[in-house]
Amino acid sequence: MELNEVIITRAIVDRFHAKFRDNLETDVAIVGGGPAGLVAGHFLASAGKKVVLYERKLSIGGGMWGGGMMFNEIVVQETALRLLDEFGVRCHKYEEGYYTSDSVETVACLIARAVQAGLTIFNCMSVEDVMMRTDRVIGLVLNWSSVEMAGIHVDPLTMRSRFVIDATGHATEVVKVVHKKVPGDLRTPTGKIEGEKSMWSDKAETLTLENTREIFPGLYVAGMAANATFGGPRMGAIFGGMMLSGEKVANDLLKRLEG
Ligand code: 48H
Repeated sequence: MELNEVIITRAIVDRFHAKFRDNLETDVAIVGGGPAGLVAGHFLASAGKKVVLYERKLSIGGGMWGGGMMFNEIVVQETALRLLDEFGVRCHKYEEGYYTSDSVETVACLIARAVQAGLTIFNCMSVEDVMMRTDRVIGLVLNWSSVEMAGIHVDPLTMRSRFVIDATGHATEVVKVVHKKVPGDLRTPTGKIEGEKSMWSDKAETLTLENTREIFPGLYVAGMAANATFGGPRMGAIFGGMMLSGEKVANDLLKRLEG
């Protein structure tokens, strides 16, 4: 059988459109495909929820690929070891309390398990705004990252979700857009974004979990975005807190969705 280029094109266009249309209304929409977003997506999808993740870049995995300063190993503390196990990542004990894993293997396993659990991922898509009703985030405003990069004026499209997770890392992009449009209404001490503080690994890892919560009705923050929003410090290339934060936001949302 001779391969037909038009059928190849039609297959891709048809399948993509079906996938995109099928995800226009979801239980949870996650912005950002770093470790926090992927872990959240995995647990939500495993529980049978309809969950979609949008990632601006071509590759999923956020800041995890590069390990620490491009030494492609990451450190994980004892409390998060069970998550490496859950995702099938091999790890090594470095010394008491400190474990390492290959950063590329870790990202690959997170993506594979999350997608196999039912998470739908759209890469090359940027979230540029939220859909809002009186005092509640109810969805996301999407555009191609290439449109964003080119700086051309192309209007976006919109999807609806019962809850949104900002897992955009240091940038806290979704929280920023909400704060810009509804100034002073965030559930932080000042009502504004408190801003990320300098390195303090131990404190940061604890605070990441505490800061993983609803920041505005319908909008949760997870991972590095949680610390940046609530004024927690950074932690460097230790990733237990990011994964635990993804698990926490998933568990909190499962209670909300089922409550
Ligand atoms: C679509 C977007 C948008 C947008 C951003 O940075 P990440 O890996 O985030 P986390 O929180 O899962 O993990 C943080 C970790 O990687 C890290 O940076 C650590 C531990 N730093 C410590 C330190 O001291 O520096 O992933 C966020 C993802 C990225 O892939 C972005 O491209 C994506 O979100 N993203 N996607 N629409 N508007 N904004």
